[in-house]
Amino acid sequence: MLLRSIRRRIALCGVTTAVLVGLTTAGVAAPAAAAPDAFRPQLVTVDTPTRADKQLLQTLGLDLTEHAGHDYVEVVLHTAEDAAALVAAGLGYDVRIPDLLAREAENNQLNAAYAAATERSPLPSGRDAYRTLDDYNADMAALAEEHPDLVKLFTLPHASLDGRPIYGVEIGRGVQGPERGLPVFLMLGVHHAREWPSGEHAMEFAVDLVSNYGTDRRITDLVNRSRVVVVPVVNVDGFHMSRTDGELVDLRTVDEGGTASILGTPGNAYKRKNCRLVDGQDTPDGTCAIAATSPGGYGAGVDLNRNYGGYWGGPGASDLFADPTYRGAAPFSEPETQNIRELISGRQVTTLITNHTFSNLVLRPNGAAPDLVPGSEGIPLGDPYDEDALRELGDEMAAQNGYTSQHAWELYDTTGSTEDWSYNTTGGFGYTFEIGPDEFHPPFPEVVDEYLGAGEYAGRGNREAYLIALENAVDPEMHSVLTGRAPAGAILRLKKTVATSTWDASIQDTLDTTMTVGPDGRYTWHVNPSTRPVVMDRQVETVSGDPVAEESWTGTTAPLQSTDQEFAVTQDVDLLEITLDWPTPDDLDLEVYRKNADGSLTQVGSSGNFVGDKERVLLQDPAQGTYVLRVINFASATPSWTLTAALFEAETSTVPGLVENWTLTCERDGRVVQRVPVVIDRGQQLRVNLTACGRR
Ligand code: 0X9
Ligand code: ZN
Repeated sequence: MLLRSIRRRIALCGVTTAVLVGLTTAGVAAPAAAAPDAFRPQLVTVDTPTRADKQLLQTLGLDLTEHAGHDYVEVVLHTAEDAAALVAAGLGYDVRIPDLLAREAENNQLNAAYAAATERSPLPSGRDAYRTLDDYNADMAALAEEHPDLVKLFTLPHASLDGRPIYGVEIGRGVQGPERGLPVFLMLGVHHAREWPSGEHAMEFAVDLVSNYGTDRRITDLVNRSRVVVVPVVNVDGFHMSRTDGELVDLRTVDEGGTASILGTPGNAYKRKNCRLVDGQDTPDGTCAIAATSPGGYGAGVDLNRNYGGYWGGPGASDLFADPTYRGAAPFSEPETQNIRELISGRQVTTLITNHTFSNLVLRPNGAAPDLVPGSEGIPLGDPYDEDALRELGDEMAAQNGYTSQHAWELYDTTGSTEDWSYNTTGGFGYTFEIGPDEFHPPFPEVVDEYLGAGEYAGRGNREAYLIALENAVDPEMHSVLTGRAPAGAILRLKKTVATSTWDASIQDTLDTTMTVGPDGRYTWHVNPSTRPVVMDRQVETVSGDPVAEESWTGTTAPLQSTDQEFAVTQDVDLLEITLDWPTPDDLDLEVYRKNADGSLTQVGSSGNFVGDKERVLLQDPAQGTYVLRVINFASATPSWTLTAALFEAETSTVPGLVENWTLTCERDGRVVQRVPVVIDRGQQLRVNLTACGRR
C-alpha cells in the first residue's frame, strides 16, 4: 500500500480532435487577436520524473490539475510569473494548449456550431449547449413544476457569499409527502467553477430519472426505492463567473459587418474557487465578479474541495489564500460547504458521487496516502475500513465509462475533500468522478459522449455508472436497515454526535435525521451503520525492534550522475527499508529497482525529498531476489553519501475499535416518548419495536 500506482499518459486530445472534424464553424465569428505582449493562460505538462519534482511543484502555488501521472503533472499557467516560477524551480514543461483563451473562443465556436446544427441532442434533456446558472435554476424549477409527484425543488440553507440562492432537486415517489426512511443517493456538481460538465451530468441524471420513470422498469424501481438528491452547482458564484466570462461578446455590429468577437473578461473562465475575498468577511452581494478579478481569475477564493472537515488542514491543501488549493480559514468556513454538510448530516446518504473534471477517473477514499499519520489520530491512515467494497463498486462504475478506478491519493494527496469528510463521518460511500479526458469544459459534444458513453462504451458511460451507484445506494447489504412497529404518524429520529478528525485536531459533527411512521404502524429505515469506519478496529503495521539483516555502503556521485548498488533479499520479510543519508545540503534522490531474470530493471520505489532531507524507500513484503539501489545527484556539489538497506519483521497491532450507537427516539406531538440506543453494522437488519411510544 506504500507504492503509488503508475498511470500511463492518456493520448491527448483524442475526443476533441474527432469533434473538430465533425463540425462546421461557418458563420461563427472569429475571436479578436490578443495584444501581442499579453500573457495568455496556458495548459502545460510539467515533467516530474521524481517524487521530489512533484513535491517541489506543489510548493510553487501553481494551479495543478488532476491530470497527472508517474512523471508529469498538468498545470494551468495563468500569468507570466507562473511560467517564471517553473523555470526558476528548474522544472521542464511542454505546452499542451498554448492559449487557453483562444481555446475558449474555439470551443465557443464549436459549441455554437453544434447547437446550430443540432435540433435535439441525445441527452435526456435534449440540450445542445452548456447551461448557464439561470438555465440550471430554470430547469430544476421546471422539472419540479412538471412532475410534482416525483420532484421537489429545495433551497439549500445558506446563500452563496455573493448572495445567490443555491438550489437542488429531490426525486422520489411521493416526494412531497413525509419522509418514509428510504435510502438517499446524493449527486453533486461544480465544486470547482470551471468544471462545467460536472453540473451537466448531475442535471442530466435528474432529468433522465424523471423522464424514464414509469416507462423504464429499472429506473422506476430505483426511484420508487430511494430518494435521489441532486445539487448540480454547489459553487454558484464561481460557476457564474466562469460560465459568463467564457462567453463570446459579439462585436459584429460595431465591426461594420465584420466577424470580430471577443471573450468577455476572459480570465475568469478558468476560475476554480469560490467568491471568498477576505476570510471572515462576506462579500457585498453582487460584487464578487468585479472584485475577484485576480490574476487569471483564480487567485481569490477558497477551494471548496479542501474546506470540508475530514482531515482538514493536512497535506495537499494550502494555507495560503492566493493558492489554488486554499483550504479556508477553518473547516467548513464557507457557506457552500456548510450547505453540503447540513444536507448530509440531515439525511441518510448511503452513497454519493461528487463530479469534477477532468482525467477520466473514479476516485475513492482516502484522499491522503495510507502511510501518512494525522496528528489527531497518531496512527497511519491506512486503507478505509470498507476498502474491498469501495474498490469493487469503483471498479464496476469505471468499467462503464472506461475511467481508471483508484484511491484518490494515488495521484496526489488531498485533505478536506467532500468524501474525506462524508465517508469518514457518516460511513456513506463516496466517490469523485473526474469527467472527460483532457479539458475543464471541452466542446459540448464531449459532454454528450461522456454521459451516454461512446465507442466501446456506447450505451453505458456515466449514465450507467450513476445507475450502478444508485443501485448500491438502495442495496441493504451495503448499508443498515432498522424495522419495527411504531405508532402511525410518529416522528422517529436517529441522532449521533461525533468528533470528526481534522488533521491536527477535531470538530464536532451532529448527524440528525428523521422519518415519519406510515399509517400501517410499521417502519423500515435505511440508514448508515452506527459505528463510523474511522473508529472501527483496524490493523496497523508498525516496525519495531532491530533489523533482521542490514548492509551499508558509502560513495560519492558526481553532479547529474548516478551510482547503482545491488542488494539481495534472500529471506521472506515484511519490510525492506532503504535509506540514503549525506552530510551536505545537496539534493540526492534514491530510486529502487527489481532486477528481472533477463537483467532488465523494474522500478519498485523512489524517494525524492526536499533539499537537505534524507531519502527513504519502504517496500512491503519484498519478493526475494536482487534489487538495484540507484543514487542520483541533481545538485552541483559532489557529496559523499551513506546508503543502508535493512530488512525488518513488522508487528501488526490491532487498534481496538470503538462501538458507536445511534440514539433512536420516537416523538409524538413534539414530545420524545421513547429513547433507545441502537447499534447496527453494515449489511445488518435490526428490528426495534417502539411499542412504548404508543402508550399514553
Ligand atoms: O483536486 C481536487 O479537488 C480534485 N481534482 S480537480 O482537478 N477536479 O480539482 C480531486 C480530488 C481528489 N481527492 C479526493 N476526492 N479526496
Ligand atoms: Zn474539481
